[in-house]
Amino acid sequence: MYTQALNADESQRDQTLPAPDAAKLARFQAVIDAEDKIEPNDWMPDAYRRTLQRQISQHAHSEIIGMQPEGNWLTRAPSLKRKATLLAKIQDEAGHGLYLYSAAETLGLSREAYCDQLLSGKAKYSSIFNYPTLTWADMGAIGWLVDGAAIMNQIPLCRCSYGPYARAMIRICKEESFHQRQGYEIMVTLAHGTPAQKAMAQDALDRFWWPVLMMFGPSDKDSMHSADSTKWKIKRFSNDELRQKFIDATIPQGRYLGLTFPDPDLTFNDATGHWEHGVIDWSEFKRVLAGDGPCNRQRLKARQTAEAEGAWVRDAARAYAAKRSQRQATSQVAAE
Ligand code: FAQ
Repeated sequence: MYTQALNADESQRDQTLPAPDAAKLARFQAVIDAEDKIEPNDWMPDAYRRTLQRQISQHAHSEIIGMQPEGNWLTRAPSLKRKATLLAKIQDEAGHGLYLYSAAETLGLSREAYCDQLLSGKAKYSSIFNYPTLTWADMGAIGWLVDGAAIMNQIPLCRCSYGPYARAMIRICKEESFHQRQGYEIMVTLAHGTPAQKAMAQDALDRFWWPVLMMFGPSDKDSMHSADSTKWKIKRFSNDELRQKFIDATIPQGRYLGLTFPDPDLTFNDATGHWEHGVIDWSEFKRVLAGDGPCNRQRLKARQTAEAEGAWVRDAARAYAAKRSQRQATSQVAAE
């Protein structure tokens, strides 16, 4: 394993150091090319560190903000079983956020620092969570489509070059697979239910389809981070490649449900074996990223309120920890 001592304090300072020399860079790239992992104490270029800090923290924020759209239906789930399942899924998302903040912390910034970036509105999180959940069918659509898209994007991240991120993704992907199945099962139930239930499932698909395709990020020609992330084996497939894989996997699932996709240009190309889709409205994507999606303000406000209302718990925990260590120190002195 490639290691070059670099403690956490140094990693903070590393961002202001001059560019690495060619030998270090060559060794770093050789580790990546050999499919070995870069670990927190290994030397890494500033740009690699910054890319991972950005991507992993955005991913963590997405998991945390992503609890809100589903949380909206917890008290209105149609049965106790559905409620228990949804609750477990939402708790899983919280757990994913925590693994990911831990992985991001290994890059030399604290969880508090990342969370401050989110709370101040500076950090991004996935565009998809800025859309409302209007009916129970949206719980099916989120599991089927949003978790389905998340898995397509995240399975390759299990082989990402940065060890802590890759290892976190293995566990997260296992849980996301269950999430996808529970969502699809809701869609199967609704699509084979009464005409009103089927209409509700169709409406959810109509509203979520295009925003889900946008989850994969801008088209390859506009993806500014892809070249570096591919060279560093953070990304194994481009945004458009993953979007295409997702479309190819999802269309047969939708057809099995007897639902239609809200894209009149969707056609199967026999020669390529791929589904071709219509034009994505990238102006909508840009609007949502700029903070002007249907729920951006509501999502951020809910997070800020939760942070403020939880402050006393954190204060109490800190005061308790301080008292405990003081008591331990006093009893140690007395024993000596
Ligand atoms: N939303 O150059 P690229 C989930 C930004 S987890 C918002 O292509 P990159 C689980 C991008 O950050 C879902 N912003 O960037 C769940 C960059 O801006 P920046 C989250 C987006 O990083 C399910 C700019 O556009 N998953 O769903 C989006 O190479 C159900 C240029 O883009 C992850 O985070 C977007 N959709 O590729 C939870 C996976 N797309 O930072 C609850 C890890 C792009 O320069 C319920 N992330 N941007 O200001 C990734 O794989 C990558 O970061 C991409 C973007 C593929 C998302």
